[in-house]
Amino acid sequence: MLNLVLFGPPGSGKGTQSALLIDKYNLVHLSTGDILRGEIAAGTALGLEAKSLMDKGDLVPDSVVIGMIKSKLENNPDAKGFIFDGFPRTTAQAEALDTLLAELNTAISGMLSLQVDDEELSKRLLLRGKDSGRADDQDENIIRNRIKEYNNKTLPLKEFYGAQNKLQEIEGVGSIEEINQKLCTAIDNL
Ligand code: B4P
Repeated sequence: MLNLVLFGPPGSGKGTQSALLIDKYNLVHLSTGDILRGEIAAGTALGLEAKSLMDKGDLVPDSVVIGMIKSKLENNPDAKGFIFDGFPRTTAQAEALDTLLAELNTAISGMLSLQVDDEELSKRLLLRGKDSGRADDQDENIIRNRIKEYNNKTLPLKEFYGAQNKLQEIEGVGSIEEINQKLCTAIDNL
């Protein structure tokens, strides 16, 4: 199986690039952000709990997102592989993912980390906020908090995957097509 972690700060292009990669490599796309927004749209109890945190730019509790990923893995027994987009975001999530994949006799093939500076991230998110309707894309303070959460809780995962020799750094500024080419080259060399 080809199991990829697409990694990077908010607005680095994870969702954008995942959409291109799932077609090329025939993978199942698992975006915890998309799943959570689906729960909010459906008005579930989980969605209600998540909304107040997401609107502030805080992370949702590990137990919630790990449970979501577990059920998605169980519901896709015939997948050729997965792209994990926006997951894991904490060390506890990364450890849980390793355990879940080991139970399926598979593992993460590689972590592709998109590098984008903070100024470009804010610019992209505010631009998307003009028509996404997402509260977390419309306010500079909330965007700053999302980047802070990333730096504090998510960035350490580079060391986690680096220690497993699975980290690949990719320049995330440039055209979507150029970045996609770099990602494909890295994936083909895994
Ligand atoms: P996500 O949905 O993961 O939000 P994101 O990081 O903003 O999305 P992404 O990074 O995929 O957006 P993209 O760059 O593609 O998470 C939202 C919230 O959900 C989190 O803050 C948290 O509260 C919660 N959450 C999700 N997962 C969680 C977890 N595992 N644990 C705890 N909480 C969790 O797109 C950004 C914009 O840039 C787009 O408009 C795009 O068009 C543009 N863009 C992309 N590539 C570009 C390029 N090359 N040049 C110019 N613009 C580009």
